[in-house]
Amino acid sequence: MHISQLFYSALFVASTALAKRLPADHILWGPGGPPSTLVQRQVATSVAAAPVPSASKTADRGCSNGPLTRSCWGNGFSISTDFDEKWPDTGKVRSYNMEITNTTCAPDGISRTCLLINGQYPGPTIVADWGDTIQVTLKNSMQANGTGFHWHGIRQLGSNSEDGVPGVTECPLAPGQTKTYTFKATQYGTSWYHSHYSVQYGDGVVGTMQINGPATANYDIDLGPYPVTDWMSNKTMFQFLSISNSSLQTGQGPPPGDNILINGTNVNAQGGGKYGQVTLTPGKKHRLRIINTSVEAAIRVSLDGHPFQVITNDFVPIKPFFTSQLLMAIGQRYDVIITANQTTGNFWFRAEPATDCATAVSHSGKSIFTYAGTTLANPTSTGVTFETTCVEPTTLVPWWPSTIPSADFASQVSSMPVDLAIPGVGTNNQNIVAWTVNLTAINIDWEQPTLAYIGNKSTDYPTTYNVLSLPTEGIWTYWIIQQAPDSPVQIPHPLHLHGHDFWILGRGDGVFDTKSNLTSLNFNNPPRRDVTFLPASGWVVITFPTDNPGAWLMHCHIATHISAGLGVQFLEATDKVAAPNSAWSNTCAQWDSYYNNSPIYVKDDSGL
Ligand SMILES: *[C@@H]1O[C@H](CO)[C@@H](O)[C@H](O)[C@H]1NC(C)=O
Ligand SMILES: *[C@@H]1O[C@H](CO)[C@@H](O)[C@H](O)[C@H]1NC(C)=O
Ligand SMILES: *[C@@H]1O[C@H](CO)[C@@H](O)[C@H](O)[C@H]1NC(C)=O
Ligand SMILES: *[C@@H]1O[C@H](CO)[C@@H](O)[C@H](O)[C@H]1NC(C)=O
Ligand SMILES: *[C@@H]1O[C@H](CO)[C@@H](O)[C@H](O)[C@H]1NC(C)=O
Ligand SMILES: *[C@@H]1O[C@H](CO)[C@@H](O)[C@H](O)[C@H]1NC(C)=O
Ligand SMILES: *[C@@H]1O[C@H](CO)[C@@H](O)[C@H](O)[C@H]1NC(C)=O
Ligand SMILES: *[C@@H]1O[C@H](CO)[C@@H](O)[C@H](O)[C@H]1NC(C)=O
Ligand SMILES: *[C@@H]1O[C@H](CO)[C@@H](O)[C@H](O)[C@H]1NC(C)=O
Ligand SMILES: *[C@@H]1O[C@H](CO)[C@@H](O)[C@H](O)[C@H]1NC(C)=O
Ligand SMILES: [Cu+2]
Repeated sequence: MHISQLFYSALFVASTALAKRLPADHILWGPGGPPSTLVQRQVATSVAAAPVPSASKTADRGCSNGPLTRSCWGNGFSISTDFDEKWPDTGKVRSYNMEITNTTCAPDGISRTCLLINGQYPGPTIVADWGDTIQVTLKNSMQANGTGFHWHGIRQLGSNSEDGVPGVTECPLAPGQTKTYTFKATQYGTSWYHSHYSVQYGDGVVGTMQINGPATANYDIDLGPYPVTDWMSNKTMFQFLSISNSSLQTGQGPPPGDNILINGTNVNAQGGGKYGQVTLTPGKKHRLRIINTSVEAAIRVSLDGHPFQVITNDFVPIKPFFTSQLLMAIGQRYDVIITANQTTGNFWFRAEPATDCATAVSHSGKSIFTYAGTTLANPTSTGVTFETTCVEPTTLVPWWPSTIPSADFASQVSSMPVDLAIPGVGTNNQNIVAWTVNLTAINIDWEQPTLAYIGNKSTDYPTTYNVLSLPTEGIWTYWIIQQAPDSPVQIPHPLHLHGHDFWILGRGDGVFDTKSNLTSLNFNNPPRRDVTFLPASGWVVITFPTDNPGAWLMHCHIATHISAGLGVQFLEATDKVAAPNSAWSNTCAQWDSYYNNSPIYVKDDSGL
């Protein structure tokens, strides 16, 4: 078939599918009803290997990591090592015990119900070195919710069962029960972990991860992770979900969050609470690991008088660049270097909601950066003028280049329309609302995770599992993610893929057009990361290689959107996925006995 015919047929399927609105009672449970057959993707004619190592990807030897040699690591590993293929075998295990309790907290001075890890917000920081094994024993001491931890951005190569997604890779951990996650840090940098059980992470079930490794620029002092998030000051995330659910039914976005917390603290609009404080050493270069752990809002950050030198995006080292501000989608991370070369004093670090990304928060975040030896005081420093267009920086160039094969693009690419289905409006008033991908809202069954189907060698997935089968290993898969032009709500969605980084080949407004837009795609070292914006009223084209067998969720990271269905699962080379072990099955048995015997609350969303 000619290339343009393929495109038009893909878009035709999308647009005809969109033209037919489904009856309300089918929206959450899918058009055909279970079971459905798998969508088998076409197999590429030529098999391209995963990222091609370039000449620059040869590890140095005999050079160890230090303030002036951050590109070194040691034992033959460095910033030039291809971490898709190779990582240190340290033999070290970093063990943590974590317990979630249902308690109260007041991070901005206003007290509310919170679900906390080890009684603290954010939870403990996991610190490991590149190549270490991380082992976390999690106890659920809540009375009335299941739980599970997802390790955002961790590749989980060969360890799909540790990805922590209830209904996909595990059953939820029932109240009173304990389980242990074990996985390897094959990449280095900064990330976070959080509950993937409905919208629970918004109530406090969040912590940060620092994986030490080489870097693309030098620095003296590592200040560690610096999470920035929106926050509901006087309601729980489950209450917010229910409010947001009602407003979605009338086509409205969710109500604004109340506040922004920086490293777990801020003042509130009434003046209570307190600013966080960070000390800078005059003359030194400081690495700060900024993470957006929001539930709803995109955030812009800056430090008055101090440009950021950006050295990584997500878990990917990049060519360093300077900027005075950064826009961060939920789940995105930027590691930056700050040089303390100003006249000593106090400076505001600012975190503002990005209203142009269709997000609103009633109160902005601030914290204070103080030069050592200066008296702490509220700064009088002046901030930059924040940009007003919701676009990611265009300067994100991976440190070592990947060339993506373009020959298979046309035969491999599929289009995924993203739509908000509001059948209650203008049809039969049934008030069920759902975000859909290719017209189906994802909705999993906690008792029957995808890994249980894989373990049974069953392919009888319900339609609402939104599975996309990728049976062939070692090929690149290409996806046009498209805002449905007739969707009643078109806003930017921060899309996150589990088990992989993706490469972003292009992005634009309107409907992807083969004639004009194919040539604009960048196959030569495009940006690589694990979260990116699908622009409002537009498209983004991503690709990733099938080099990690498992069931991997791809979803919008806005908590209320994945709750309402905005996700798909890629089933990659499932014949290579290890069958679940007895501890895994035991967690399911414990969950069944809890959930089948009068749970206090029942599932009322996608479960994710
Ligand atoms: C937390 O405690 C409150 C008040 O006792 C209760 O209503 C709520 O269900 C509990 N939540 C969880 C997740 O245990
Ligand atoms: C989780 O607990 C919250 C209360 O803390 C409750 O509102 C919600 O319905 C519970 N959800 C499930 C599915 O257990
Ligand atoms: C939360 O506080 C806001 C004002 O800050 C108020 O309008 C709202 O009613 C409060 N909500 C609850 C549930 O107390
Ligand atoms: C959202 O609204 C629908 C329709 O009223 C309802 O069935 C569902 O339980 C609601 N979900 C939540 C999380 O409030
Ligand atoms: C963030 O807060 C934690 C806990 O208070 C603290 O240990 C850490 O140093 C803070 N991070 C920064 C960058 O200040
Ligand atoms: C976090 O991401 C959300 C949604 O993508 C965005 O609205 C918010 O501004 C981001 N926050 C920060 C601090 O970058
Ligand atoms: C301070 O360092 C920044 C880079 O972080 C540089 O752009 C700026 O020119 C320096 N300022 C002074 C006064 O040296
Ligand atoms: C979308 O759905 C249509 C109709 O069911 C199907 O033919 C197509 O393969 C699906 N596209 C994707 C990307 O799954
Ligand atoms: C897997 O097989 C077991 C044993 O036959 C059965 O109880 C379970 O329901 C099956 N689950 C799935 C998802 O196929
Ligand atoms: C895509 O094609 C359309 C229609 O020709 C054009 O307006 C738009 O600028 C193109 N976008 C990109 C990013 O190439
Ligand atoms: Cu979204």
